[in-house]
Amino acid sequence: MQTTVGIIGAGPAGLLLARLLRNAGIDSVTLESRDRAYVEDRQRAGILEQGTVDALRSAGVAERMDRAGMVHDGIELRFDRSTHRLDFPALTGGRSVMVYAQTEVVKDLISRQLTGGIPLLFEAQVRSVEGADTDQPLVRYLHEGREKTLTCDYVVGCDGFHGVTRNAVPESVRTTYERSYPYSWLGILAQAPPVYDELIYTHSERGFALASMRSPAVSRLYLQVPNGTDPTDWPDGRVWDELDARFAVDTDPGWKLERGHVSSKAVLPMRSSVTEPMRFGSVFLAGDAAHIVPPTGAKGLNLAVSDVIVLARALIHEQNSGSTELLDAYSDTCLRRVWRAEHFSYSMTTMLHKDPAQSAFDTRLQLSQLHRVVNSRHAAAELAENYTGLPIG
Ligand code: FAS
Ligand code: PHB
Repeated sequence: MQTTVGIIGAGPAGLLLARLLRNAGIDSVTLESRDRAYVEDRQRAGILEQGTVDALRSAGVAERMDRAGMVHDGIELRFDRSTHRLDFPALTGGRSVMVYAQTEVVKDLISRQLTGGIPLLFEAQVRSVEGADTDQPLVRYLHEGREKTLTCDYVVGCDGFHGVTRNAVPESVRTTYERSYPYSWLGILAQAPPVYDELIYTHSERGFALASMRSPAVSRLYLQVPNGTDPTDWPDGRVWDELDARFAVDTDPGWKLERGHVSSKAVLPMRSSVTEPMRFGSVFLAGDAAHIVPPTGAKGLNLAVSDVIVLARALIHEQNSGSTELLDAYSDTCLRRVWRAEHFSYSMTTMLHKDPAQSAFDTRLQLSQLHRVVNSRHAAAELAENYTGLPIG
């Protein structure tokens, strides 16, 4: 098979890139190792930045999001058994975020891709990407029990943290910067109406917790747990009790979460990682294939989107003008935003989580930082601008 752009991975990055290219008349083929049901049902992100919302709307895939998504104008921070709201539009000159699950974004993009006739192969496991330093890179993949090849002008690795495309960047030119964290998240999805209007991030002496949502009837909740935690050690009752304990505030001692059937429970490790450069020859990396952030700042999905917006713009420019100037600048353009998101995610994570090894002094530093955020318009605006998303490209 031959195409202009070979896209590896049908997560948000790969699917949105295919859509943006098709809208500009550029052909692509997307190869996804898993089946459609697996990709669509994978529980992941929940918050869309303004830039992501705008991109989905201009790509023509936002109809369901605009019907079912929930616009949020702020978040709550809880610490020292007190609660404080950050007003995003007031702090950012009008920006907000949209609560609309990544599973739904992926479903919308897949549905549009399949009806729009853009080649998307499921259960197509890419084995290798060869010839990155040529103008005809070759993708080898396994599909329907046979090894097949895809010849491209460009290959874009949107195959996530465990993908193979990163290996097409020779180790001699590839640098990976990493940080791991001494804790993980236990995430649950519950058929229980959220008793809060906006997301609540809490710092407590028992550890971090986050109350998010998927709809007026479905709650998405996270608890900080030790690395290596086995979800079976956390029966539903223990999860609910611990969440209530961590969200407790003195101003509303009766505040409790609404409980309901827990339909999914999983442990998510926390990691920061950046691979540089995000381009080698005719091979590009986008999304989690290039970088990972701890989910505290709700940046992962949104970074993937901003990468492919920059890349689509560069590919379209090259196809229309013959100039590779934007393609040549892709990696540097993306990495500026990636490192800003890495720092913000790291800051939110270390400000709110309880490191098992931290001292009482460290805890006082965290509380001082939290008091600063809720009492200084400048500090609050810095958090709000990063959370709602900085300009792309
Ligand atoms: P993805 O990982 O979504 O997609 C990569 C795709 O490539 C997958 O479908 C995979 O099957 C496919 N693939 C891999 N190897 C392949 C191969 N060899 N051949 C073909 N296909 C291959 N972010 C947030 O903002 N908030 C959150 O709460 C949050 N929770 C998360 C929970 C989990 C368990 C994980 C892993 C991530 C979470 N993230 C969260 C981050 C997540 O949303 C990512 O940032 C987002 O999925 C990135 O999208 P992609 O870059 O498209 O990568
Ligand atoms: C989610 O709803 O899954 C979510 C929201 C905000 C975060 C992380 C996850 O920071």
